[in-house]
This record gives sequence, C-alpha cells and structure tokens, in this order.
Amino acid sequence: MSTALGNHILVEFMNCDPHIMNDVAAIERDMVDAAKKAEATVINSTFHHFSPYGVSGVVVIQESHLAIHTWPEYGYAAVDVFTCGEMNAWIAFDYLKESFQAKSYSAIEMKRGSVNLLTRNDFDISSMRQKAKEWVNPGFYTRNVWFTDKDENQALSLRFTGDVFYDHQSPYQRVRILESYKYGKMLALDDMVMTTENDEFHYHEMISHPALFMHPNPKNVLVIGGGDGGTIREVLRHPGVEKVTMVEIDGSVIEACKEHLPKIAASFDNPKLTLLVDDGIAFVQQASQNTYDIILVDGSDPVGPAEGLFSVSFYTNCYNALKTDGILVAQGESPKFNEKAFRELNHTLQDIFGTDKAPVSLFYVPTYPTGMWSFQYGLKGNINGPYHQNGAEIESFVSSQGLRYYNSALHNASFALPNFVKELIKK
Ligand code: SPD
Repeated sequence: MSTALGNHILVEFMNCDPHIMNDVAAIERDMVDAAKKAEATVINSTFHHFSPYGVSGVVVIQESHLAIHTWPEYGYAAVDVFTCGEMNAWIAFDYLKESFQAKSYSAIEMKRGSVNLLTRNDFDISSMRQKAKEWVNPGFYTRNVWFTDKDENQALSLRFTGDVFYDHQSPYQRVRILESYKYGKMLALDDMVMTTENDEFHYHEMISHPALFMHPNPKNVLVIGGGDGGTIREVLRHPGVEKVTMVEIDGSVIEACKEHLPKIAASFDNPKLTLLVDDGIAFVQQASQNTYDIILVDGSDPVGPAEGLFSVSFYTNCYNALKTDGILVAQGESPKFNEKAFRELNHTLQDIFGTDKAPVSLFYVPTYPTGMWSFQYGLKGNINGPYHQNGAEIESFVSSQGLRYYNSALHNASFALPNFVKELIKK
C-alpha cells in the first residue's frame, strides 16, 4: 500500500526547440496529449501566451495536474506533473521530452502527502460521495488558451479555441490566423492582434471614410501596408475613386487573409486595384511627386517591418507624393498604450504638414490593448478638414453601403480630443 497521497515530478526540459516553447497552441496540445497518454482524465486546460515570449499553462486532470512555464529565449520549460492513484507520471514526461525536442533534462520525484505525517479526519463523507456521483463527466474538457498582446505593464487577452489556421514565419514576421471565441478569426503578426472578423470594421471604416469625405474629389489613392485587404475594401466602396495602389511588404499576410479572412480580403480582384508586394517605404521614396489624392498608411506597430513607417523621412516622402491638395492618414497607435509613439508621430506630422494640419481621430477597437486607438492625419494644401461639410451625403453613403461604425456625427466627433490627449501632443 502506498505511503503517500500523491506523486509529484518536477522536470527541467533544456535546449528545447524555441519555436515550440513559444507556441501556446502546440504546448497546450502536447500537454493535453501527454496527460491522455498517461491515461489521465482531462478536466480542463488553461494556457496563456505572453508577448513577446513565453507560455504558461495548466492541465487539470482527475488525477491532479500538469503545469508548465516556458522561456523560449533559453529553450527551457519548467514542467511539473502531479498524480495520484495509479497514473504513471513518467509516461507524460517521456511524451513531453519528445514533443519539445528537449536535448537535455533533469527531474526529481517527490512523494506528496505522506500518510505517516497526516491524520485522517473521522467524519461522514457519504453526502460528499453522493454529490460526486451526481457529477456527470460531460465527456469533453474545457480549453482555456489565451492570446495576449501586451507590453511590460498592460495586456489584452483573447481566449482562443486553440485552433491555428495559418502559421508562417515570413522574412519579416510571424503571420498567424487564430480563432478567438468572442471575435472570430484573427490575424496576428508577431504576437500582436492586427484585426479580427468581428471588430475589423471599426478600424477599416475609420481609416478610410473620413479622409474620402474630407477630400473634395479623391480619385487616386495609395495604401501602404493593409495586407488583410480591409482598407482597400472600404476605399473601393467610393465610386469616384478611379485607382487604388496598395503596397504590402509581406505577401504571406495577403495569402493568409485571402484564404482565412475572405470577408476582409474581399476586394483583391477589383480592377481598380494595383497590388504590389513590395517595400512601402522604398515605394514612397521613389514615387513621383504630386501623384496621390490620399495616402493611407495601414501599418502595424512600430516594431519589426513597420518601424520605418514611423520615421520623418517616410512621412516627408508621403508629403511629396501627395498632390498639392492631399490627405495622409496613418495608423496612429494609442494615446493610452504607447504614448511615446503616438506623440512622436503627431509631432512628425505637425513638423511636415504644419501645426494646425495634423489632426487626430480617435476610435475604439476592443481587440487592441486599452481599446482606444487613433488615426493621425496630415492635411496638405487647401484641404478643408477635418470636419465634414455635407452630413446628408455621408448618411446616404452609410446607409447604401451598410456601414457599421462610421457616420456623419462620428466623423466630427472622432476629432474631438480628451484634454489629456491634447496635452500629450502639444508642442
Ligand atoms: N496594435 C495594432 C495596430 C494596428 C495595425 N494595423 C492593423 C491592420 C488592419 N488592417
């Protein structure tokens, strides 16, 4: 007869594959499979990914638990498997060692709850037995796999199904399509949420329609970035637009979204579109002057391939590529999440376009950290912005197109800034 209630093994897996160590979906699957191999009954799993690196998670089993914390940058996983009854924790150990491709490891085994040290309570447990009988194992377990977009102090987490529809490390970034419970499928670039099926319209309507209504006659539009296709979809709703050029650096973003987010990537076949898979920064550097009515910069955050989209030289080149009267709109970051990037971008635009020619529009995206996000404008020449002149025209467009975020009242309201934001961008 066993002299302990449980058996606990504490494992160091070293020199593991770092990509696996940073892949929350793969780790959740491996941990659940390890439990099943050891003939445990899985009750539920909760796993989080931490941006930029690391996964933590627990699989609760009827026989106790399996837990993990990973440090991909060290190829290291700290794992513990706690079992009671007949379950053999070493089967789970062997399985995980293979799955994580651990080149070295160590483990210690401890007996937990030594019966020599414990005193058994003498009380009637028959009612507890009855309750346990009433609990019917539904035959499936609950998965809690979390995708977290965060900096060192704030985070936004979305629970996702654990299913990964696309996962590709391109020369520029890791491109993934995952599925969240609340917001449907989502595009993530390097662990940052870019867009989701259920709230993409907030962003895509607001990057495009205010500028298209501010400009008296927009015909030629340039989109930098925007590989998911949501921005060009909105721009192409405007019948007066004759030509849209889109320059996206990463073809795998387009490929992923065409396949898995077709409602967003709905306009790649439009004959007015010229699509270039190329570097947008180099493109505007070489662009002819006085060419575009509107330039929309639909880039990701200022890390990785989008870093150059936040530079003075890039916006100077955009200014030159705009016609005498033209509008630039840039993904402007958040005044609550990354104040520095937000302020610096606005100061750059003020320097290039003029102090009173760099308005900011605020809008709300539930799947971005803090939820509060911005587009920042540069108004060149005689653009009479940012407020609209013709609410009825906007309302008729909104209802004919079935827009779900933008409307004429919101157009003006989005340029009204809270005092702390005004303060942040004051020069
Ligand atoms: N942190 C999110 C920044 C948003 C970047 N662009 C989103 C792409 C949508 N087309």
